[in-house]
Amino acid sequence: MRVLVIGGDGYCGWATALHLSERGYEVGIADSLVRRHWDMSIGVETLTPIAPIGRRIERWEQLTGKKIDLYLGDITDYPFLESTLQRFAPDAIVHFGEQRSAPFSMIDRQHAVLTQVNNVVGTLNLLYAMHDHCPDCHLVKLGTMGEYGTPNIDIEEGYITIQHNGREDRLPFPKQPGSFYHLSKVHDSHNIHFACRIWGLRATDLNQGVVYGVSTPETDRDELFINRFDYDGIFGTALNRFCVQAAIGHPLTVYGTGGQTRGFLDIRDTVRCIEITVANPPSQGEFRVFNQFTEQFSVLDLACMVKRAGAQFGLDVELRHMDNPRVEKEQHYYNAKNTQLRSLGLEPHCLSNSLLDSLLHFAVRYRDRVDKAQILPQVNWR
Ligand code: NAD
Ligand code: USQ
Repeated sequence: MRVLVIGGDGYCGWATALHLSERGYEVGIADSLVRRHWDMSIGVETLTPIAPIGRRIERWEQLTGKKIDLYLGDITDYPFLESTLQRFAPDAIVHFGEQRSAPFSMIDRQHAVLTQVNNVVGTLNLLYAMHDHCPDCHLVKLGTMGEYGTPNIDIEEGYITIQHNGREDRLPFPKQPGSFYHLSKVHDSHNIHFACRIWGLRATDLNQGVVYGVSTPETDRDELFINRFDYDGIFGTALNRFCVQAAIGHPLTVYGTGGQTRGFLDIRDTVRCIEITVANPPSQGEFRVFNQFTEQFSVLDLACMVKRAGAQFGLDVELRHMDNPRVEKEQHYYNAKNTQLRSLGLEPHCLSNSLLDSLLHFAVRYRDRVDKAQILPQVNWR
């Protein structure tokens, strides 16, 4: 089976490409390398030094004998995308190739427009290219749990059955996203759903929670395969940031009360979820939605876990509640369903102390590379 991984030079995409290649899938990577460019443009760098994509793939082939095809280009460039689909002829496309930071999308008008054009146009191009060149192909699209926001009712997987004035229908679950980035994912979801309805494409929207962890068995095989570990105020997610802050003796930056609750998953579960989804395609014309996370935590839960795990490293970790630079609920109900991937065979890893130990190991090992100017948040939603 041939799987094209769009965004295969990024955090989730790189680990997924190796995971699928190891399991015998024919893998192609399409990436514009724009994420490396965005890092440079805002002056940030991953904590872990990542190798150029060409060297990563060459070494993978040397070590395993498995080839990964590389297509360098931007999917908002339609001729590039068309020729990539024609040349690679995928059975499934896993689409990670978007701007994924909420703070980046909230810097100013330009970054909001960049995010929505990159994400919405890229996905819309992909839908047209699939319609024209590979209508049977399965689109596996990375959405986000943040599309739903934090409603005061249970969050279902994509759809909710509503009774209204004596009638009943199964409708898309209401969306209340919290940034222009999260909004771009909502726009994508609508466009994909529509393309499935009118053209009979088949797609799975994976509403993924926050991913943590650096290692998968494949990325651990060689120093050249090491994955990203973003910790800065724009691309760094809260847990990564807390681990790095603990390693350099900076108080943990809890925004507001820290009651903000989200879904989380280990990068080893991300790659497995993609494998499971690819192996179980929807029928033609179906738009399927899975919630892809394994556990729920509040920001304060995470900070307390990092504090406890840090103590075992001899780190004296302090928490600091800061004015929240985002506009979001800090105390709210949160109960999201996540049964579909489990029913297809996902066996989740937990964010136990041992995993935190591994994250803290990376943070401590590379702490000399930390740019302290990147610790405090610089983007304000207001
Ligand atoms: P990342 O920034 O590490 O990787 C994204 C990759 O896509 C980069 O290599 C980038 O160069 C490429 N890309 C972006 N726009 C492109 C374009 N127009 N054409 C070609 N390539 C393009 O991001 P990630 O953390 O791996 O996230 C991957 C996907 O998963 C994103 O869609 C993100 O929204 C989603 N997601 C991520 C998380 C998370 O915690 N990391 C959680 C939920 C959902
Ligand atoms: N937060 C802090 N302190 C920090 C950083 C963040 O308290 O130093 C808080 C934020 O205010 C927020 C929560 O932690 O309430 C999560 O923020 P985050 O930066 O860890 O994650 P988020 O912005 O939600 O985005 C990340 C990925 C994005 C993905 C999303 C999944 O960057 O690509 O879509 O997680 S979800 O949250 O389910 O939407």
